Amino acid sequence: MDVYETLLVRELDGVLEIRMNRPEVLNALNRTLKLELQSAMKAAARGRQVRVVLLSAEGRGFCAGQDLRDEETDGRRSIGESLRTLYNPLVEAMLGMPKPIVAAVQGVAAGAGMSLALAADMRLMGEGATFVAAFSRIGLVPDSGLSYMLPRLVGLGRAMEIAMLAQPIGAVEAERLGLSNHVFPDGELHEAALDFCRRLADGPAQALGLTKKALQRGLELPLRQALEYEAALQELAGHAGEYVEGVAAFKEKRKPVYKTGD
Ligand code: LHQ
Repeated sequence: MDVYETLLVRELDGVLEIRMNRPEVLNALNRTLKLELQSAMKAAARGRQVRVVLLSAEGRGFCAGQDLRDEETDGRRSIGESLRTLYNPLVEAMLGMPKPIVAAVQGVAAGAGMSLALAADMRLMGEGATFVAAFSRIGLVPDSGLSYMLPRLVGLGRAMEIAMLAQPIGAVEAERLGLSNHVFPDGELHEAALDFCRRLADGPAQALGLTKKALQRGLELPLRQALEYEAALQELAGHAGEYVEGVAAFKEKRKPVYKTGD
């Protein structure tokens, strides 16, 4: 297992937990944390034993966005360059990873911290958690994929309000808007997130990876091409051991057992 300065990473039963670990600044994203998140996500994509990724955070906040005390924000550096080299590859690694990524959000997820949570495939929140699209508060525009993910999740009109007014959105409201899949009592969030991930890890890993691609592409493609894309992915899935096992389990009236490499 790689050793990181700003992350705690552990793998158990196919679930790789990537835990941001700068609690004293609510996991604000300095250069090291961004680079380490990039490499941890890339390692997760490669790792044959990794079936699901859990993105979590140490301390009372999920992530306060860009570290505003880091040298990148001293006004002399190009923000565009910082996004291109440090944030965008991370967002692409997450959206492109053929494995489910679940974010467990406790406390505040602000600015690029909110973007990171939205780049996960599913979000679970603690009751006291909030999203704040903090960009407009400091005179910036949404970045790190927020302008891409937010309207897809909540629709254009709501996305405009969330991005422009930057009001905190509590967990219950986030669930209502479709920003959160489920809300748990704060003290139970981590265990509930691990349970949720274990359920995904018990599933057919290849089929779930293809499902992620199908749903992402389904938002982009015209109907004819979306149907064709589904058919091509189903052809792939239908030639894999997971399908054989799934059908065998159905006939034998038992739970299917999917293993890495099926
Ligand atoms: C922080 C931060 C932080 C450093 C709390 N940095 N220390 C991309 C590319 C390049 C440039 C710019 O931006 C971007 C994208 C973005 O992410 S823009 C958005 C950047 N983030 C923000 O504007 C959020 C700033 N933080 C806050 O508004 C508050 O801290 C929130 C609402 C997140 C939490 O408030 P509280 O719960 O009251 O906590 P706090 O403010 O007391 O923070 C606790 C500590 O964490 C504190 O340190 P201290 O030494 O005073 O105890 C803060 O200074 C530190 N911290 N956010 N982004």
